[in-house]
Amino acid sequence: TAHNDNSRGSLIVLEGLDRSGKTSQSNRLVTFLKEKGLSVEFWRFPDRSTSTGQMISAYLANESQLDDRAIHLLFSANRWEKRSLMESKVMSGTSLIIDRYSYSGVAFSAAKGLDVEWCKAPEVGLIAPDLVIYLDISAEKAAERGGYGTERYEQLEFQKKVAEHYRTLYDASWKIVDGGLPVETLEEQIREIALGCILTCQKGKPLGELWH
Ligand code: NYM
Repeated sequence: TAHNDNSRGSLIVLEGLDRSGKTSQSNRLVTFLKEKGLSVEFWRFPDRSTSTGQMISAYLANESQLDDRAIHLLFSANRWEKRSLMESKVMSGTSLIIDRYSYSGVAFSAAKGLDVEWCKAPEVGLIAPDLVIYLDISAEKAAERGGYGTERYEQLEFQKKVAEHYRTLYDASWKIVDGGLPVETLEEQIREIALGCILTCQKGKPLGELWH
């Protein structure tokens, strides 16, 4: 993968239900790309380190109650506060591998019954990922993986609704992979897809914005 000095990095998002394997696959991908000598960072949303992130974390742990729309907007603000850093990293040649993004924002809030267009509105203008890798797994199968934790949303019936909403968000930037595959097989597929994306971005594909 040739890399000239002023080529940009890629914004690659992994999405999927809770326990779909996103986090471990993101980490494996980052390790692989670093070993190839590429400049790459692992990011995740929610970013629990910021002050909005701490409010989100308390909400998810059931330590606080928030109106459905208020928490939705906090998740969105948690992405907005990273937007300029994200843009400067990518434009200076670093690829970001991101565990969850606006698609989680819409799918989880819409699964509570909020209007999808209302959910998308605060995301408009954020940087569009160059690639979304969706780890497709049924809610039942995800639930079998050692069970869910104790955070809000980690329940079978709710996850089924989330899966339905994710489905409506598919667009040209999405690649759907089978989250039920053995870890190494899936890792191999994800590497190939990600490298293809990084190459396309190096060649000058412009960065886009949500939600077009
Ligand atoms: N989540 C995540 C949302 O509801 N909206 C969002 O915008 C994002 C980024 O937070 N169940 C939900 C999905 C997860 C939970 O994420 C915490 P994680 O990846 O388990 O830390």
